[in-house]
Amino acid sequence: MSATTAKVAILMGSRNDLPKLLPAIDALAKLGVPTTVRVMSAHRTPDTVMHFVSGAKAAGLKVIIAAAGGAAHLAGVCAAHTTLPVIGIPVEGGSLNGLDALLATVQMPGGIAVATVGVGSGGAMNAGLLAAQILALSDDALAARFDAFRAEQAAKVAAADAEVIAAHPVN
Ligand code: RP5
Repeated sequence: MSATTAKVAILMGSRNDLPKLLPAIDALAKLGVPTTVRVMSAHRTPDTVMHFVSGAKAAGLKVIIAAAGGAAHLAGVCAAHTTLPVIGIPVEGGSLNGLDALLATVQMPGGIAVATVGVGSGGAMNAGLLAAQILALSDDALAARFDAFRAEQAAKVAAADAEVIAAHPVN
């Protein structure tokens, strides 16, 4: 999917982050949201980040997802260069296993917002879902697909409940 037709950009600070971001990529793919996935670093390639994010709105992007580990500045730097909504994924790993990335991503100064999701696969999935929910505000077909996803998820919980009840009847 090219950056010109994508609605969501998933940016990661390192190629090594990619396996942790698959739940976000999968969530957006399943909901039919055109997404571009890129590697660029707030520290190692700051000019690339600035140019990409500064031009994101003109390129048709609607939401930026930025994922980084360690001293995770990528989401904050993205938010500084665009008024598009930015969702930050703190990537687990390294000496502090993501606690550093969580605090760096979530503790933005007032005035520049980053919607930070949790550390781990649930957080990555939620980043994709949240981006889809933002887009669904102005896309009825996507909103219907999102509702179907929620219904399917609820049906799975109900089926699990029935299974557990059957396996552990009141006696
Ligand atoms: C961050 O530093 C990246 O997002 C990555 O999570 C972390 C380590 O990067 P590598 O040294 O593995 O490339 O910028």
